[in-house]
Amino acid sequence: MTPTDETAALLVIDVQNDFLPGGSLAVADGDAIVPVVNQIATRFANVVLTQDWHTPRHVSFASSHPGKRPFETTELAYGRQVLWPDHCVQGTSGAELAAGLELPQAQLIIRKGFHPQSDSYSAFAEADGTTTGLAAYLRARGISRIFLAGLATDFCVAWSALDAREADFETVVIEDACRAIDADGSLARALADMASAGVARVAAADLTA
Ligand code: VGL
Ligand code: ZN
Repeated sequence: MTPTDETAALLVIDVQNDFLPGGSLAVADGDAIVPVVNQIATRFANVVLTQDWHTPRHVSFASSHPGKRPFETTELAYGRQVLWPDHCVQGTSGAELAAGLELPQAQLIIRKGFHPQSDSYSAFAEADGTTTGLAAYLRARGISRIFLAGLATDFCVAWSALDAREADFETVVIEDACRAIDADGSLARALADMASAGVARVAAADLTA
């Protein structure tokens, strides 16, 4: 595979302060991916970023559900929702992209999760099915191959990868450019779901060969 041609895009998912050590929904070792992402991004003609971008009192926050604690679940109109600590609130420092990211060449930042009553782990569609427009954007630009990096492997990376496959993109997760939350077996489930959907896995070093 040659990731560098115009038909490929690197999709960098949610590398934001709240998901880094010290953040409100910190992913263990999340900061370790920053130099890896910076390095692999130099190999790509197309780079797209996402930013989790919630309203205050968003429906995905445990604090919006009296009596619920973070990492418990609730049933919403679109199905089961894991409830999170408040994170990535629009305009806050926690929602900012990690300061160490060096991606001035990025072409698009997709913000997601901005509808107060719907979560959006995926870069492609909200939990209730509403499109973000990303698939149409990529297709319009002649991009057919998506390489994923970012946080977290078992939520936003996995859901984005599954939707990319669903939309018929060739889809590759760059394993060491991701880290997982791994709540309640979520990482093993995500890896199994991605494998059965035909999502490939590579190491960052494989891209530089
Ligand atoms: C994410 C949980 C809640 C993620 C975002 O980026 O994986 N996880 N919001
Ligand atoms: Zn979120």
